[in-house]
Amino acid sequence: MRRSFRLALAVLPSVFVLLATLSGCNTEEVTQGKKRPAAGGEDEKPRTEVPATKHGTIKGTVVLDDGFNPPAPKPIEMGANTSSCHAGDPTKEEVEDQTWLVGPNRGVKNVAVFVQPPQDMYFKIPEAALDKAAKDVQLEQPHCAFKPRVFTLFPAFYDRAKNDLVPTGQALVIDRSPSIDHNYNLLNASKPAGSNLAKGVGDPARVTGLLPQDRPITVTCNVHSWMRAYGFVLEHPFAAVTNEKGEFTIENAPLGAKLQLVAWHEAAGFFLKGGIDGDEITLQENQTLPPLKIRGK
Ligand SMILES: [Cu+2]
Repeated sequence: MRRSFRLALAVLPSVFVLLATLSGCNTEEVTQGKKRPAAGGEDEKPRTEVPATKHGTIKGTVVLDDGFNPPAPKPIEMGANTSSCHAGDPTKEEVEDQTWLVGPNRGVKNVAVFVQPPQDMYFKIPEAALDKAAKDVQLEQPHCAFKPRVFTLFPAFYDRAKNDLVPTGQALVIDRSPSIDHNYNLLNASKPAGSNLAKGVGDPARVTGLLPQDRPITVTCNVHSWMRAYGFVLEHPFAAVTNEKGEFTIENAPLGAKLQLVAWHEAAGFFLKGGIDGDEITLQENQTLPPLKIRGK
């Protein structure tokens, strides 16, 4: 029962966001702590800092839930694009369906895991963690798949004195194959700029100004309908994506204060939002979390 309740909690916020979006009644961008304050911040009370005692490394794994066995990856039907997309020695992942990538010990790849502050709170970003934004996030299309499939961005953080988001300068840089035409669209993003553009070789698109939001953006290519990437635009860098063994490491995570741990997978959605045993969790230094169990919807 406890688990079902937690799952319901996990799914509800995204359902509300979806409904609000579909109904067109809410055109404001939704940020993770709260809606973005109006210019000048008059309309919103400043948020409260999450009282982290220090910052440190958290590790964990995401594994298939007992009894859940997703289909194995199948080759993608590429039609007229088969020869161009198979040229140049692509990896298996680039020519097969990547929805469920299961590795040793049932570990699941491409799960986004990150923390979120409780309602009306924010994370103060330590200097060492701000450095993560110094490096842009690269999204490449060497063959006919985006690499990486799942990513996180840290383009802004909350500044309490300004009661507003402040850009970090980090951009999403989208590059393309030297030999295959692609374009890209950023669906569900806070900013349409950069959508549906074909970029020349050696002239990557540099997307800045994306606002933090609760649901992932989806990146698509019109030339190759199967191409997908998913990105979480966060207002902090305390995030990771699982590797081929299902492992993740969150560096400089806020420790010693209640927060939410969130895990998302493209076929499972938000399968964790809270803690392992409740709605919130307090992380400890060098903590290895119990395995996070995942199953399809
Ligand atoms: Cu493409």
